[in-house]
Amino acid sequence: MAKLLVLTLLGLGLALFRDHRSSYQTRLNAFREVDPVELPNCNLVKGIEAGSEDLEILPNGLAFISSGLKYPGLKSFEPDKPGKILLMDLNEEDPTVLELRITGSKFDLSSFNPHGISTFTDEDDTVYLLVVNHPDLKSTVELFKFQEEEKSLLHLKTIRHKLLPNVNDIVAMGPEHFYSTNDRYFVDPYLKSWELYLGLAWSYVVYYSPNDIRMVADQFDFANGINISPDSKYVYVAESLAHKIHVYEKHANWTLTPLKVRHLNTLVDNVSVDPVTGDLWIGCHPNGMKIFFYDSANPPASEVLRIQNIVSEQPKVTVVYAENGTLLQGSAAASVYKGKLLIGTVFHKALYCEL
Ligand SMILES: *[C@@H]1O[C@H](CO)[C@@H](O)[C@H](O)[C@H]1NC(C)=O
Ligand SMILES: *[C@@H]1O[C@H](CO)[C@@H](O)[C@H](O)[C@H]1NC(C)=O
Ligand SMILES: CC(=O)N[C@H]1CO[C@H](CO)[C@@H](O)[C@@H]1O
Repeated sequence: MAKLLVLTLLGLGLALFRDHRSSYQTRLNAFREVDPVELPNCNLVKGIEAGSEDLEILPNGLAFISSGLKYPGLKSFEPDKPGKILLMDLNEEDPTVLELRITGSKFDLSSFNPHGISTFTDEDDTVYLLVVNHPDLKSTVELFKFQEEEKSLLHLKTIRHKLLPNVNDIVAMGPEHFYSTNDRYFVDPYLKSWELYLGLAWSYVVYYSPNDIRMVADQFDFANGINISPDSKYVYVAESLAHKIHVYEKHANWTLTPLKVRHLNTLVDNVSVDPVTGDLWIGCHPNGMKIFFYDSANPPASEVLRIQNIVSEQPKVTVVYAENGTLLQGSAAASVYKGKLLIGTVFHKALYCEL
């Protein structure tokens, strides 16, 4: 009898393990390979070798790029160097990048570990850059003022809050006013991220302003990129391990109500919104296994999707670019400016293409 019980428990355990393993492989889209989709004229951006995790292009063609992310479980080609913010002027014929100097007495440059970024331009044309930072793997949001003449960022403030424990991305609505995603609940130094393995879907979206901070959407399996429509009516959230883009209706009181969900066969990362057409441009990881378990002999691919008319009955999804990782590994963000596409990666290079 006891033997039977042991065997039953063993069988049950194996079945659960098998179920869990298959769901883990499904969540990571472990067997997906890409069919190449090329663009006519692509060049790697000189000066970016260790990541271009997030990027944002201002209406005047200046692009901010965060580089050098150190994140538990992810590859870094420069593990001992602090991260940086790069500036690229897309109006130039053959644009190069320049590292922005960071000023401000209270800011610790040696532990700078930038992740998602977002800009806000006020009525005096002052540009603020909000940067998700992970000094010593903690989470803060850093507020900078962009000084174009000096090519520098003046550090104004560090924002910390218990509802912002593991921030990934951010979309600014003002200098101290934003929505952000928390990609997981806590990090274990040994298991790295429990949610990644167990699929607990504990990740969530927070609304932040100095006097009002609240969770506005939850139960995501790794909430990643977040952005807003040009008319500010809809908020988009990329749920990486569920392969979904969520569309929320945003209300005057900042609450979000779910409107629709679009399922895609890829791990969606950052969402960029074309300010004119409202199209979504999404940097994706076709196969999550290759991004979370890096092997230089079998590198992670890159894939960029465009979604047109996402709120309509018939959104159009196009694979604009796909490459097997020989040229560009692990695309995380993509954004358009005047017929060109800038593609950023989690820890690799950046690519600039004609559309
Ligand atoms: C926010 O606004 C929405 C839409 O008007 C409403 O349904 C909801 O009850 C409001 N929530 C709060 C917390 O005020
Ligand atoms: C990746 O794509 C390149 C160019 O299309 C091709 O030469 C190479 O063999 C491919 N590599 C793999 C591993 O499929
Ligand atoms: C390339 C790109 O568009 N990145 C976006 C990532 O998400 C942040 C926050 O929503 C945007 O501000 C960036 O533009």
